[in-house]
Amino acid sequence: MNQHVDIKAESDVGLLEISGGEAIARMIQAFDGGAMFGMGGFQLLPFYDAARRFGMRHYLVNDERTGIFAADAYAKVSGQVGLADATLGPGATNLVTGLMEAFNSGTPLVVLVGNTHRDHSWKNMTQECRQTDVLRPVCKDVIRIEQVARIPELMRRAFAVATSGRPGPVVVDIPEDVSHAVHPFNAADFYGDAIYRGAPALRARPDGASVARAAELIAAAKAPIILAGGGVHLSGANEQLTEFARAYNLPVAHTLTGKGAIACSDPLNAGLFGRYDRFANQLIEEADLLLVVGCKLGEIATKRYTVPAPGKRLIHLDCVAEEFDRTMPASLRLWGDVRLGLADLAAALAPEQQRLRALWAGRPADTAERMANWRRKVGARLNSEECPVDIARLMTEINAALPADGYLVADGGFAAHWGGLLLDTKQPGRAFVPDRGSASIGYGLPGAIGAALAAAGRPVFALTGDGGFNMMIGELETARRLALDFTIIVVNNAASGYIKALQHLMYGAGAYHASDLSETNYADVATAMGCHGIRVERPDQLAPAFKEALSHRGSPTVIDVVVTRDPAKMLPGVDSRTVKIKKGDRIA
Ligand SMILES: Cc1ncc(C[n+]2csc(CCOP(=O)(O)OP(=O)(O)O)c2C)c(N)n1
Ligand SMILES: [Mg+2]
Repeated sequence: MNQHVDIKAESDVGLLEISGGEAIARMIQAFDGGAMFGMGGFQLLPFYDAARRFGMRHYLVNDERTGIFAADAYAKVSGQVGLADATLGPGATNLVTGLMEAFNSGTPLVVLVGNTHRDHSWKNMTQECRQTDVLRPVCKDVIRIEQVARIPELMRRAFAVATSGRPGPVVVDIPEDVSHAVHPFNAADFYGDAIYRGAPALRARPDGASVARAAELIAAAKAPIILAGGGVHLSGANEQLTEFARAYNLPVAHTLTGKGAIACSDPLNAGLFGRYDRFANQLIEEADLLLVVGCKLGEIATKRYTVPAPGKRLIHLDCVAEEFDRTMPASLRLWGDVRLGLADLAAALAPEQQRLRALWAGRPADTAERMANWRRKVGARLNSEECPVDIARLMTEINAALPADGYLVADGGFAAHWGGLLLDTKQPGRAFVPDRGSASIGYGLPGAIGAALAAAGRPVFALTGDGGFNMMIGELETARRLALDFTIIVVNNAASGYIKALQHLMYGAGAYHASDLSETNYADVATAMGCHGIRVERPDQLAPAFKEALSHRGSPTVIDVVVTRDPAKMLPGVDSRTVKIKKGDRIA
């Protein structure tokens, strides 16, 4: 029977003679740590034993990269610190891709990594490598624990660094002898400040003069629009942003990660902008002022730095000063937390609110009309009866089936772009969980594991390519073991589809190389692994499949959707099918 230890009750009893590993477990408990994902080795066994005795939500995964992806999604959905662990050497190096995702997307993680016994380091110890050097560039900090007595202090440091400033992953490197040593700790030292349990731990306001100037620029503009990025979610500012947009009748376009900054169902939502858009790029072109909020203006968001066109007036609100002027020059920089920055901007604009609201009174209807026109224009694809299934139709059925409080995790292939373009969220918030920090394929299944554990009872769908699913298929075992009942939708095109579609555009029909996958029935694979499998070959089978999946309990459902094998039809340019490219151009 697992035994929960009440840290507070024990904190008065004086000395605790415990292992370093147990001290680490106690510190994670002091920060109210949630689900944790890892794969053990000898070095961290004292931690594993404490996790068992304390009844921690600590789960074995089949690949350390999966563990980090799951922790990343857990943190994105819960707002809490994500937790993972790995053994030394290959365990540590398997973390790199996941850490890159968390680092680039500002996800707070604390990640334990075992290391060699220091009596023998650099004597060809098994699995030894310069792991801290390998991990350093993909995390906010590597904290190496050299003294067992310093575990409480350095674990506090790890949580504080992960959650403050720009959030990110922190690796705690723990030598075997530190983990296994028994030390007389002072029980009172096992505490953690609650502000560091999630991000942002601390918030700073942009300076008042810049806010006042921003208010002047907005008040003088003719057609401003808001461009929202994932920073809106990191700041927990979707309600603030929605309120602000509604108060001034300002349309909001968003990045892949920024989806849900305002609900897609809101008349002011202009959809995705950048590489793929509905009509937002046109709206940006027509705008005379852009309020860029929590957005790095990277390659995809800016259609390789062509949207917005040069010379557009831009106010940039972000908590990371280094992102200002990196890809596009800003006219004004608001350095601070998105939620507080928007609140201050609203306060500064308040005297003008009546006038501006009236001035832009037609904009919600205008934006909604553009949306309706777009839907009409692409209606044939959105409602396509084609076999194999058109991915646009698949997205229509996902929109119909996924409840308002549900999540869609997206893998790095087409799934992210189709999902980002066509998912319609029904309420503000981070309902769409792609891995845009790395755009790595393989995120879908582990991301669903993390999201399902964080979302407690809310429905989780994940959309993945067959290639990304192949990478991670072993984690179906994890999901089944944890009795998670999310739904994973495999976009089965028997191809590394994005690559094949690009080869088609670049080199012509038939000129494909190393981009085909075998025909596979992933519903059968799921069934063989003890999960629930449904194969879908016709569009009319989608709605019943989702219904069945949503009522299935106790194990994940894999819906294997056979989609087009024609590379000319794979790109999600729903409303720009006649795109012409010159050799060397990257259009998608
Ligand atoms: C780890 C990793 N390797 C390679 C890529 C490059 N890549 C982008 S999309 C894609 C195709 C993935 O195939 P699949 O998962 O089946 O998705 P599809 O595009 O076919 O929907 C690849 C290989 C990547 N994003 N991540
Ligand atoms: Mg594929």
